[in-house]
Amino acid sequence: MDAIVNIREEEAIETTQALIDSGEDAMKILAQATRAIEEVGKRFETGKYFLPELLMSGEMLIKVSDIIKPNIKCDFVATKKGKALIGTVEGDIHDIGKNIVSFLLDINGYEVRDIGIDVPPATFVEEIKEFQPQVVGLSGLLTLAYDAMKETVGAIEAAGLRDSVKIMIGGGQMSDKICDFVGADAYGKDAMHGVSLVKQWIGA
Ligand code: B12
Repeated sequence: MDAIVNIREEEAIETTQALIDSGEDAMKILAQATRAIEEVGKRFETGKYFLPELLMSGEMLIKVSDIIKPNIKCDFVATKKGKALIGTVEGDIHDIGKNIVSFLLDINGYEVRDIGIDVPPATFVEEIKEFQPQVVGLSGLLTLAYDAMKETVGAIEAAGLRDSVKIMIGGGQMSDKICDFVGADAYGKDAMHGVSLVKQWIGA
């Protein structure tokens, strides 16, 4: 989506609405918007864009996904199939991807507790004790998040809770290698992959 890459908010919103109205698959539009935001990230990395553009692109993606989300087709289920806890790890405030994962898990029939951004390991532990999820999702986009994720998994282990939960990680800079480093069970390359992992672990 050119409009997102070039930070033209009004046009991005209009184009998204027009695509929805024309019956284009909502998941496809979301994937296109995500690719556009990756391009913004690249431009930031290469010094072509600065923080204001990064900020505006983040806001734009929130607005665009708010238009897209209600149009994602799902089999809504009244009885929840299991519980997943998700949060962005300490030191990291990126949450657009995490919110998409939460949303998709919810509409796929799982009870989701989203504990927000910049979440310290001790808070993950407290929330797991209280909510008792089968799956914990750690999101992070900064390379700084590697250590925070490792510490979070360590804290869960130290609290004696590691065997009661499956842990998945995700977010821009994550990979299978990082998954091994932090001691999680799996890396979800995108939100749908996260949903598949939960289905695999809790059951569909
Ligand atoms: C938008 C954005 C911001 C916004 C965030 C707004 C928000 N509410 O989230 C703002 C402007 C606030 C921001 C701030 C910063 N950012 Co920023 N940001 C981005 C940008 C452009 C897009 C991120 C995004 O939303 N992508 C779209 C979503 C949909 O993708 P996603 O998060 O990867 O999620 C998908 C999957 O990964 C997966 N997923 C995500 N989480 C999880 C979790 C689980 C469990 C699973 C299974 C899957 C999963 O599902 C999603 C959908 O498929 C990226 C560039 C990029 N290419 O990622 C930089 C980027 C992440 N930011 C970067 C930086 C440096 C910063 C700042 C430090 C800048 C600064 N100097 O202040 C601060 C960080 C502050 C902090 N402490 O966190 C760097 C990180 C570099 C690094 N190696 O660490 C990047 C990579 C840009 C770059 N190329 O340099 N940023």
